[in-house]
Amino acid sequence: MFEKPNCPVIAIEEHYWDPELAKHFTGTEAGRGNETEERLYDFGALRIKEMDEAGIDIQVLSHGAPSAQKLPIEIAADVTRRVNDRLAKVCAANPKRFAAFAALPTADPKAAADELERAVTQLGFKGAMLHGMTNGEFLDLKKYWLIYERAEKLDVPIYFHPSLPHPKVTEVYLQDYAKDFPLVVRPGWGYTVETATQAIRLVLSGVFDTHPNLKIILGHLGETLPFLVWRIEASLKRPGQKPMSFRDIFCKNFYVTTSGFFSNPALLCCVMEIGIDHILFAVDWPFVMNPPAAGWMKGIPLSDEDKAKILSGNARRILKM
Ligand code: GRE
Ligand code: ZN
Repeated sequence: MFEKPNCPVIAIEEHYWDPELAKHFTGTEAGRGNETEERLYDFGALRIKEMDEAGIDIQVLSHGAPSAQKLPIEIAADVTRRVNDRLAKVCAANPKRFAAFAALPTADPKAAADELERAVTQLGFKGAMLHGMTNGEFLDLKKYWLIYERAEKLDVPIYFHPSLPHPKVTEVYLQDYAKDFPLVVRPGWGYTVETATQAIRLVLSGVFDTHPNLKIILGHLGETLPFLVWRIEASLKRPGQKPMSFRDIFCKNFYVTTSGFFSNPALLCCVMEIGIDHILFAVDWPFVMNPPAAGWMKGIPLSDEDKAKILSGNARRILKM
């Protein structure tokens, strides 16, 4: 049993699988191994026990990748509504321990915006989580801005979660090593490339000019972007580029979480670039276990006040908890 910090602990990238949605997963998305899947389908004794063992008070639940992002348009809205309704029941049964991010049927952007509004205003969800490309398209395309417009209006964040890179990217960049190192396609590198690219494209798209109060959350300590912000800013400020400050947008509109990345040097880089008010605690359970995350937080080289912001203060403000 971990010694509890003297503040609540809210973990915000904690996954589950919905049986109906997971049936649509294909190829290497379809299975994650028995022990992980047992946890993904559990909302009871096992999940709560492992939260308690690490002193985690609340999990903000979200579906695992690729969530609803690969559903065909004909069924996307109906399936996703049922997924969110079932998740709302899980939260209602245990409101002191669970909150939720909605899944959105991005194949149908108008339906996705409407479902975000329904999930927030009727189901009490805290925002939404998106997982990579929608059927081969990046989510910065104009047709998806309906979702960001609605998120800004509702004042809820959109969490950009990793998913597998486009199959062509995997084939050209990583296939040679995927057999010996299957996770290089996932958290070892592929996820990072995919998600950082989504985030950079979103900034370049100009969506933050139209929606200056849009909030985007990135996991995994910002998917390398806090480390790169100086270089990206310097490059895009050189002659011949459209005027824009990557740094201003990234540091104002983006938030990062500690999911699956328990490193003091990486955390301090985030503190120095994006600031303590934009860093939130997450584990990435059950792909990562709770005790290493909680144990790391205990010893991070920051003040108790800053630690409390990461562990729950920032989540309470941004997710209105
Ligand atoms: C996955 O979805 O399979 C996954 C994660 C996070 C880390 C590792 C992993 O979502 O395999
Ligand atoms: Zn995750």
